[in-house]
Amino acid sequence: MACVWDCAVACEISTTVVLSLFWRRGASMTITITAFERSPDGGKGLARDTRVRWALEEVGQPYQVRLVSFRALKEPAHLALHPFGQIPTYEEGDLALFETGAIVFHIAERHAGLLPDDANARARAITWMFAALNTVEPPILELGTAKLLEGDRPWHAKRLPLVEDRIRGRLNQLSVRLGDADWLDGAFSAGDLLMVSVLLRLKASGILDEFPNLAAYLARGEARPAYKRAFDAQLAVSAGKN
Ligand code: GTB
Repeated sequence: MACVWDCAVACEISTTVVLSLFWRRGASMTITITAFERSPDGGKGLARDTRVRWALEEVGQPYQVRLVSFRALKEPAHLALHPFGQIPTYEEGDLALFETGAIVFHIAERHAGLLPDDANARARAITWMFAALNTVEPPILELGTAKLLEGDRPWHAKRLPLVEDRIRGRLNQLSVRLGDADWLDGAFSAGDLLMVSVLLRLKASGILDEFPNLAAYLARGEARPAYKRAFDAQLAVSAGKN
C-alpha cells in the first residue's frame, strides 16, 4: 500500500516537474502580437514590434500578428491590453503583456537561445537589456523628439547639437566597452538584441558611423537570419503582402 502511495506521489511530482520544465522551456500556445496597420516608417523596421518578432524568430517560435490602426490603439479593447495605447502587445493563452523589454525577457526566459544558462552570465545579459532600454535608448529617443516635434521652435538649432552630443557620449562609452568583441558579453543574447534594436534608430543620422565598431556591431545584428526574417515580415505589412 505504502509503495502504491509513494509511487503515486512520485509520479505526480515528476509529472509536475516535467510539465513545469516543458512550460518554462518552450511549450507553446498561440502567440499573438500587435503591430501598426500602417507604420509611419513605411517598413524600415523601426517600430517596436520588430524587436519582438526578432526575439520570436531567434527562439523559433511561430506567432500571429494583429494589425491595429492608430484609432484602435486608443479604444477600450486595445487599452485593456496596453494601458498606454501603444504597440506592441503580446498575448499567449491568458497572459497579456506590453513593453518590449518585458516581452523580450519573457520570450528569453521561456525559450532557449537568448539568455545563457550560467546564472552570472544570465544576470549580465539581463543587465545589458536594461542598459539598452534605460541608458542608451533615452538620448536616442530625445533626438527623434527634437527632430520631429521641435523643428519649428526658435531654440531648435541650438538644442539639436546638444542632444546629438549626449548620444555621442553614450555611444563612446558603449564603443569602448564593446571593443573588438562581436557581442556585448560572450555569445549573442537578448541584451544584444535590444541594444542593436535601439541603435538601429540612429542609422539615418550618420552618428553611428563615427563609431566603426558600433556600426559593425549593428551590421552583425542585421545580418542574423532571425533579424532578416523579422524585418521581412514587418516590411510585408507596409508592402501590403500579408
Ligand atoms: N516603451 C514601450 C515599449 O518598449 O514597448 C514604447 C512603445 C511605443 O513607443 N510604441 C509606439 C506606439 O505605439 C510604436 S514604436 N506609438 C503610438 C502611440 O503612442 O500612440 C515607436 C516608433 C514608432 C514609429 C517609428 N517610425 O515610424 O520610425 C519608430 C518608432
